Amino acid sequence: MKLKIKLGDITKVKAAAIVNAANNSLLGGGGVDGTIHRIAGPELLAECRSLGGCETGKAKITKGYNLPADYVIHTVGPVWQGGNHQEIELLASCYVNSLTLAEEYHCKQVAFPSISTGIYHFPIEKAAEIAVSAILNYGENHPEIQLVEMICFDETTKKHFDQALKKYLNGT
Ligand code: AR6
Repeated sequence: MKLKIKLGDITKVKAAAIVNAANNSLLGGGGVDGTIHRIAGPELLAECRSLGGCETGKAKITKGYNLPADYVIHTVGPVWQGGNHQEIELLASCYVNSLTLAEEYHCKQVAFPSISTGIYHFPIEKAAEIAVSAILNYGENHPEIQLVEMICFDETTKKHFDQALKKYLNGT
C-alpha cells in the first residue's frame, strides 16, 4: 500500500471511495460532512437515513451520487475529551474499519480527510500519528488497497501528516 499526503478538497477526489468525518446520526452536519452532502446531493441523505446511524469508531458505506468518488465511507470519530475516554483507540478504529469496508467493496484507492481534528477538536499532532500508523499497519497485511491518500484541507494539517509519516518511516 502506498500512502500519499496531499493538500486539497476531498469532494474533488476521484477515488473509488472517499471517507466522511460524520456524526452518530449520519444525517449530515458541518465541516467536511456538510460539504460532502451538499455536493453528493439529496440522494446521499436518503440513503444515510436508511442506515440507522453509526457508532463512534465504526463505519458505514453508501454510494457517492454526484461526487466523483464511487462510494462514501462514513466514519464517526471521537470527540476529544482530554484523552482518557478511549479517543486514541476509537480514532485508530475509524481508519481500520473504513479500510476494512473499502476492501470489502473492492476499492483499490481510498481518500481520507483528517478525522476528528476539526469540530471534534482532536489534537492534530497526535491524530496524524494515529492515522498514519493505523493506515500503514493495515496496509502491511492487506495489499488489496493499493493507494491511500490523506487529503489535508490546510497547510498545518498537511505539515503534521508529513511529519507523522516521516516519524513512522524512521521508526521513531
Ligand atoms: N476536504 C478535506 N478536508 C476537509 C474538507 C474538505 N472539503 N472540509 C473540512 N476538512 P471536521 P470532525 C477538514 O470538522 O472534527 C461535522 O459537523 C477540516 O479542516 O469536518 O471529525 C460532523 O457532522 C479538518 O481538518 O470533522 C460531525 O458532527 C478535518 O476535515 C463533526 O463535524 C475534519 O474536520 C465531525 O468533526
